[in-house]
Amino acid sequence: MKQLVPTFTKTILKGDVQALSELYTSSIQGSTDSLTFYESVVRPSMYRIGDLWEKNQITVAEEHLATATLKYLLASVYTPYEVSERRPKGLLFCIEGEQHSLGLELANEVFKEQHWNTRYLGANVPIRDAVTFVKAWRPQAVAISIGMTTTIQQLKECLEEIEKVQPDIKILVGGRLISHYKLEFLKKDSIKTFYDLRELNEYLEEHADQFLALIEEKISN
Ligand code: B12
Repeated sequence: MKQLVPTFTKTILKGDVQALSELYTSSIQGSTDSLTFYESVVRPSMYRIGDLWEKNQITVAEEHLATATLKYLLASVYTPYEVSERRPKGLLFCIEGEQHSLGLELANEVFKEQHWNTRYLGANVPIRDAVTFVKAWRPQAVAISIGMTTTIQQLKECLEEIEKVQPDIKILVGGRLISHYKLEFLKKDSIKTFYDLRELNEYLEEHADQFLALIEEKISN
C-alpha cells in the first residue's frame, strides 16, 4: 500500500474526485482492509501534505483542497454498521481550539467496525458542552484527539471536568502530539493513549467483554 502514497497525494492535491474514486476502486478497495488504508495511505499522504505546506511548496488553498477531496472520498467509503442499545457507547470529539479532526474521524470508524454506538462531534468542542453531553448520554468511553500544543491546557481541564461528572469513564486520547510529547497528566489508570488506529483496534478487541459488562450492568440497574 505504501507505494500508492505519492499517487494518492498527487490526486487529492489536484482535487480530482473522479480520479481519486477510480484509484480507490482499482488499487485499494478489495486489496486491503480499512485500517491499512487509513494507516498506510491516508495518514502518510496527509503528513506529506503537511511537509509540503511547511516548506511553502503548496499553499493553504491547496492543502484545503486536498483535505476536502480526501473527505469526499472517505464519506463515500465509510460503511454503516448496525448497532443496538446493548452496545458500549463512545463519545468522540476534539478539544476547544483543535481543528485537526481527521484522525478522530477515522478513529470513529474503528469504533463503528467494532460495533460501538458512537457520537462523533468533530473539531473544536467547548469543554462545557462536551461535559454536558457526557452527563446526558453517559458513554462508557470518550475518545479525544490532540494535535496542537496550544490545546494541552484545555485538554487537561476537560479531562478533570469529565472525570468529576463520571468518575468511572474510560478516556482514550490519540493524535499527533501523543507521538511527540510526554504528557505526564495522561499517565493514569483511567486514561489510555494511542499512537495509531491499530493500537485502538487491538484495545477495543481486548476490552470488548469488559465494556459489554458495563453496558449490561447499566441496563439492568
Ligand atoms: C489538514 C491539516 C489542517 C486542517 C485540518 C482539517 C481537519 N478537518 O482535520 C486545517 C486547515 C484546519 C489545519 C489548521 C491548522 N494547522 Co494543520 N495540518 C493539517 C495536516 C496537513 C494534516 C492533518 C491530518 O489530517 N493528518 C492525518 C491524520 C490521519 O493524522 P493524525 O491526526 O496524526 O491522526 C492519526 C493518529 O494520530 C491517530 N489519531 C488521531 N487522533 C486520534 C484519536 C484517538 C482516540 C485515537 C485512538 C487515535 C487518533 O489516528 C490517525 C491515523 O493514524 C497536518 C500535517 C501533519 N503532519 O499532520 C498539519 C499540521 C498539524 N498543522 C499545522 C498547523 C501549524 C496548523 C495551523 C496553526 C495553521 C494556521 N496558521 O492556521 C492551524 C491550527 C488549527 C488548530 N487550532 O487546530 C502544523 C502543526 C505544527 C506544530 N508544530 O504543531 C502541521 C504539522 C503542518 C506543518 N507541517 O507545519 N491543519
